[in-house]
Amino acid sequence: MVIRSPYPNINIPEVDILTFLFGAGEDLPEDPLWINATDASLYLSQHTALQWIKRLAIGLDTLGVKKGDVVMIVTPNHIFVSVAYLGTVGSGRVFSGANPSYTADEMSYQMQDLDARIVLVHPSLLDTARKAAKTANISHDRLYIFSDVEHQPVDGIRDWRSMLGTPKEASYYSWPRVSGEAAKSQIATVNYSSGTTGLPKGVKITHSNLIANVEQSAFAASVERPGIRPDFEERWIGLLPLYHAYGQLSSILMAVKTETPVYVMATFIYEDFLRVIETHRITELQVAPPILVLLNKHPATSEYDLSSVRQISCGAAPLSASLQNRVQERTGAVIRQGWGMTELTCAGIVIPTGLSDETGSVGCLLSNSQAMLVDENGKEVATGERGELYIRGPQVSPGYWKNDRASKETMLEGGWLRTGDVAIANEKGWFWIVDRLKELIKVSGLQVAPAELEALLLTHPSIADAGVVGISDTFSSQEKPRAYVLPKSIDPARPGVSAEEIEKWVRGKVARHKWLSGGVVFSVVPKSAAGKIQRKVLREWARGDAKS
Ligand code: 4UV
Repeated sequence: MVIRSPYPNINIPEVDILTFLFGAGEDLPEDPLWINATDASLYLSQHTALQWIKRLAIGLDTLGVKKGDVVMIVTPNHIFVSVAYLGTVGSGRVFSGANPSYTADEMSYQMQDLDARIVLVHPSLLDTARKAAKTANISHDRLYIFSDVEHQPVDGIRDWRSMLGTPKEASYYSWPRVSGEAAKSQIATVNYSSGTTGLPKGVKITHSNLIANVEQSAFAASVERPGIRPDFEERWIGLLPLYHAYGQLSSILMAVKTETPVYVMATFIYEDFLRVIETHRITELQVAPPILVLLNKHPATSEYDLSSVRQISCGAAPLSASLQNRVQERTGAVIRQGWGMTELTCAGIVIPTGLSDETGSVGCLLSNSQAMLVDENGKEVATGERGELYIRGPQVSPGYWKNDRASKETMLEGGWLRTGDVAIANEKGWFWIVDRLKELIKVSGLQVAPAELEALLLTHPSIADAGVVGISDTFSSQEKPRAYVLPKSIDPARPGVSAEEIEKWVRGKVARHKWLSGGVVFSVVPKSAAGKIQRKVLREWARGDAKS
């Protein structure tokens, strides 16, 4: 049975993202919109942001950056990331963000995959980005320093402000208008996801995908309060990384659409986060479950006044009903779960504002979308039974970047997206996510692809074989990557390398969230007759270990 969204279908404008957000670009509000959370005198309004967006678009034109070329950012959050995002996408180029904690090798993989035409780099990450660019064969003149204050050139690399158009030129600039089928096919962003299997892959997202997901999310947020703007003044915190879908949807696109000021935080330090909430009377948080763990357990939580927070939207990883209830009691805020996926632009299933009676549920399908739950043989299951979740809707990505094979396996005939998650739905159309079939591990809401760690481990001189799986840590409500490793030495008492050495070696090669915090276990790696890792077996081992 196809499950439909409980909401009516809504109109999704077929235009480009700047026209959608700013209309003709005239008479825009001058109130602070993106505000530096530690220095509120640094901010952009819709009016000033659009001027910067146009100046960047002119700069990219002058540099000869073509339509469809990629502009990549390598930076922690700051208020100008929204300018880079909208200036790139709005002028017909493609935006992609790298995780600022990436090592040079990880960064270089993305630069090379995208053939990044321009890379905007925070001054604190210049060394890593230069190394990455060298490996990726990207010349230094494609790199620019990028932060919220102007910088002097470093070894010939100039501040991004040096290539922008002037404010006067911006006043005459008109961005390329796109409509109809062109809006549906023009690629806007490429964020990375490992999908259901294999290495991280770029996910192509069109202008129409973005607009659909904003309209769908805005509608779900206004079900109990008609009209997009709520009847009180909202203030958000820009904590989610802006290099990825969840942060981009919430802190950039929804912020403009709902005219909500966002206090942008560069780095996450828990007490700073609490202080920003108290100082700026933040009304809503968009977070991943580890933040709820801190809100629940950290002693500093009670030292700050968090009474302004009315709602906490939480997604990106499983959230237990008990943690949800405890944080709800402790803060008095309503927790509104959501389920999303990079391949779905961002949001797929959310709890409508004002309705949170189905504890543990991730909510209902957004407008204009449908779902199907299927068993191992591809047959649909009945209400109340577990099945793999398939979703169809206007926010489904048209495919992976330069990877038709993966696209065919995930974006199926009829517009269905295979999510790799196992869900249960009730007769009212509420969903519970109960398991994950795909290889993905989620750490702090971020993706870790087992295949990536396995490929890395196989380059270690003492390792013959490796299988990686996530173990659940009940204390932290987190998943942790664990490696089952077969050493090359045939003597089991002398593997030639210790578990600690392997963990340390991995720490030097990948970003922190991919570290083997679930440990290294020496073992044969279970394989099928065809030589494929038997992930089901690894998952059973991990479950057993997690209990012990
Ligand atoms: O591709 P990705 O990294 O994407 C995300 C997107 C998250 C959200 C969540 C709520 C929103 O409202 C929203 O706009 C965006 O995380 O990872 C996708 C996978 O993460 C797991 C699941 O395995 C997805 O396929 N995941 C995401 N949200 C949940 C979840 C959840 N609420 N409960 C359980 N697993």
